[in-house]
Amino acid sequence: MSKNLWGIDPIPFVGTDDVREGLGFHYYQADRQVAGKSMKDWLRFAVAYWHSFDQRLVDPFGDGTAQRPYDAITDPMELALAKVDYAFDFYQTLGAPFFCFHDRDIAPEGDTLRESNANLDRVVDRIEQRQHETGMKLLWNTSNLFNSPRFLKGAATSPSAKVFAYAAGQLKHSLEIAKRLGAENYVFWGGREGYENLWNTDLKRERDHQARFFHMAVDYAHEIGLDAQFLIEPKPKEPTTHQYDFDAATAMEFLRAYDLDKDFKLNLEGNHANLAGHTFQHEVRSARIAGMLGSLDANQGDKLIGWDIDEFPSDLYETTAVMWEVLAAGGIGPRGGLNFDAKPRRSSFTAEDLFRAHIVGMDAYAAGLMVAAKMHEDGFIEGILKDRYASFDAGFGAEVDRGAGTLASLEAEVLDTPAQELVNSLGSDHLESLKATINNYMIKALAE
Ligand code: XUL
Ligand code: CO
Repeated sequence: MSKNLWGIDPIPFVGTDDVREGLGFHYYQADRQVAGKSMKDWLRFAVAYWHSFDQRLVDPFGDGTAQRPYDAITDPMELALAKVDYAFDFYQTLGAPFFCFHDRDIAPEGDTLRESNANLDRVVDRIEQRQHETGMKLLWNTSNLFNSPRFLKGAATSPSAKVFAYAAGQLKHSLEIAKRLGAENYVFWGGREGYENLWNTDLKRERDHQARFFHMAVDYAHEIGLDAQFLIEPKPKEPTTHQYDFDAATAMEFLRAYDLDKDFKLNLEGNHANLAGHTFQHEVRSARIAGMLGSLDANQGDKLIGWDIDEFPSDLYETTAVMWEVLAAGGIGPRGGLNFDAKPRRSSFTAEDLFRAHIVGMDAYAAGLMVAAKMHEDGFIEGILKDRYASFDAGFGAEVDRGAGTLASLEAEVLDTPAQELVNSLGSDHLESLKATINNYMIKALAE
């Protein structure tokens, strides 16, 4: 393939000889085998339409700075159709096999739902055609139920039945699109499903409505034969003060309470985890151990900024931790992937920066995969965990795990144990050494 619409050559693998090359992969090699699978299959990278092709690189205090090759096109429909071609050229030049979008990312909104649907269908025709030509797959699509003023008090949790109905209608068409384009997953991010003030909010009724909305989605998917995995994407706040799908634990509790846990899994995002006071690894672990790991929005937050900055992932420590969890789960999903819900900084405004930023994210996750695979191969963390809980493998500890111990039987074991013996039974965690060993794994695995 020669230079594409963006004027960029297909991104090559350059290895680590020239560590400063910004338009080449240093670690990501699609077909390289790691822990029994290709990197491509472990990582299943997806490009996010909204950030890459719509986002103007605004922040809460500043206008957009983005320069894109289609900026001169002014007619909204012509622009929407042109962007599809730019998007597909971008995916192919980069070498990412999946993409994701919201309905309103890809086509202009009309005055009525009928008009909006007609606009969407024209663009979806083009997307479908480009998918056939290129083999690109849709990791997930979703409905934008948060931007329009009609959703200012929520969509599925709006106090207006009319707005609820509109959201339901909009969702219906998005599910039809998911079916048409062969989506692997369908995501629900409750952007405005929450509240600004609890005094004027019927919390119970809003949660009930949100659950009804999800049940209707499940029913309609069955009706039309859509087999995409449904995913909830937790986020604790922003834009609302409090969002109902606060974090992985809250979302899973909600799904279980409303009998939806068999139909949904979670789409977890790094920056959202941080806003909830968690690490990304914590959220992935929580979902993994519950069998609810669906897919990942691979971005990162910033320690010093309080809002969702959707930065491209570059922190190897975090990507190692996340990929350690993914390896422990045997994969993301199986239908999930790593979607770059991320945008370049305002100061990285050129079209080329869009490639550079994705390369950084893909390399950071490929490197994280390599390090995590080495740690698993050695059973490093597994060994630490085995030793730490060894007292539950035999004797009265094992009885607890079997469900056989009682308060009385356990009391008899420790009634006369001196205080110091209890402390000594714990042993030291050598936590500093543990962290140093992870650093050593990172340096060594990436040098090989
Ligand atoms: C917003 C966010 C969304 C979802 C999809 O913070 O993450 O882009 O991923 O609606
Ligand atoms: Co997201």
